[in-house]
Amino acid sequence: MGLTAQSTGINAFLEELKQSSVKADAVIALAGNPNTGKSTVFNGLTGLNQHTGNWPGKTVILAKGNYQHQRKNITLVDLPGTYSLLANSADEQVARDFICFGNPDAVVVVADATCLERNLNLSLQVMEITPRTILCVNLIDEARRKKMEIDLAKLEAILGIPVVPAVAREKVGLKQLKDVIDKVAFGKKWPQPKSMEYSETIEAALAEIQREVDHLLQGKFNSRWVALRLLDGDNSIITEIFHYLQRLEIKKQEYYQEKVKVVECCE
Ligand SMILES: Nc1nc2c(ncn2[C@@H]2O[C@H](COP(=O)(O)OP(=O)(O)OP(=O)(O)O)[C@@H](O)[C@H]2O)c(=O)[nH]1
Ligand SMILES: [Mg+2]
Repeated sequence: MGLTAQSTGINAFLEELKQSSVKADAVIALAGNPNTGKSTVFNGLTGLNQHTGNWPGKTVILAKGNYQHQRKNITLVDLPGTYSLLANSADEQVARDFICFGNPDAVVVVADATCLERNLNLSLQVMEITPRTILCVNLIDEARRKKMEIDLAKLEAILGIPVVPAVAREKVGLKQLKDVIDKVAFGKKWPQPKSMEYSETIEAALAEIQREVDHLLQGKFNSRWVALRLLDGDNSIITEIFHYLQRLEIKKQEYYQEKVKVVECCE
């Protein structure tokens, strides 16, 4: 049996997030490969003490925390480290489900500056799901130690999303990261991620699938990304989307039934 949003506990987490006593003006997800400093960024921004250490796989559940910025309440969600969002493991599915169904106002991908190429794979996958992606290039101190130079402006131009350098362990770059999160989450800056172009045959197949699924997605999901997942044979995403839309439909019905009751009472 495949993993479901139910089995990864994402729905319970989303409910808890909604019921939270601190009302969030924006919800931001922190994604990234294992061991790139996500929890260090999370702790630096929230002042909390989420477990960190020098071995992969420390964050195994979702952790949430808050910070205030420009009189707004920002909720951060620290996702487990993953190399991809292809839902091959529970961690990958948790991360993917939160990015897809948690409606984050922005996703910060924390990347390791010393092995950017591998880290960019996940960044490109996140950019395919949501344009509101920010790349935080962390461990800049380690890159410098290894005499590596990163042309951040060029990276930003190539990807089409904001790129923020950081040394999270020293809290360097976190103020800039907060400012960029504010711009992206509240629509003051609209990233324009470059989309990956595939071969002619794949692009033709994608266009055909997109036409079929577009109206079913009710504008809630990026149809190109869903088409890509389907082409890849990942049917679990369709099951999850179906459940998500079903839950929305039930909520809509409950809302209207409540409204009818109020009108009847007043008549
Ligand atoms: N040199 C250096 N080390 C850092 C930096 N940021 C984090 N670290 C260290 O990198 C290690 C991993 O950090 P974590 O924050 O636990 O990484 P993570 O991405 O949350 O790891 P997972 O939850 O396993 O995916 C820790 O030892 C941190 O102290 C940085 O900017 N520079
Ligand atoms: Mg972690």
